[in-house]
Amino acid sequence: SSVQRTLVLVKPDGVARGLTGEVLRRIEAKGYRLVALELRTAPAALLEEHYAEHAGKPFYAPLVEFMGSGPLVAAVVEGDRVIEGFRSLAGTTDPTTAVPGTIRGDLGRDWGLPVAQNIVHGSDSPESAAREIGLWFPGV
Ligand code: DAT
Ligand code: MG
Repeated sequence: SSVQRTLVLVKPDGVARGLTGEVLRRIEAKGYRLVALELRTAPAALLEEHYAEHAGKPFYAPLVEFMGSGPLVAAVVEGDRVIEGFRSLAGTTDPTTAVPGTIRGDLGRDWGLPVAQNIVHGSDSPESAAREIGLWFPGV
C-alpha cells in the first residue's frame, strides 16, 4: 500500500493570521486523515534539529527565530502518497510565485528576506517524514 505519514506544521504566521482551520480544512477535504495534532510554542533546540539540513545558510537563524516566535500547530497527517500530496497542496517555497490554488499561492505573502514566512511546512521525503515525526511526536 502507498499509505504514508507526513509532518505538517502551521507556522506561527499561519496561526497568528487565523489560517489554522483553513489549512486543516484543505488537508481533510483532500481526504487525508489527522493522526496527531497539537498547538505548541517550539523551543529553539527542537527547531534547530528540525531544520538541521539548513544549518549554515543565511536564512537559518532568522528561520529558527521566526518559528519560535509564537505558537504553531504540529500535525501528523496520513494518506495515500501524502508526503508528495501535501507538498503539492502547500505549493512552492516562495509564496509570491507559488501557484494559485495552493496554500502558499492563495494565502502566502512575500516574506521580506531574511525572515521566511510561508504558512506551512511539510516533510519532503519518506526519510524526512520519519525523522520529523520522531522529533515532534516521539510517541506516534
Ligand atoms: P520548504 O519549506 O518549501 O521545504 P526549504 O526546506 O528549502 O523549503 O526551506 C525551509 C524554509 O526556510 C522555507 O519554508 C522558507 C525558508 N527559506 C527557504 N529558502 C529561503 C531563502 N532563500 N530565503 C529566505 N527564507 C528561505
Ligand atoms: Mg523543506
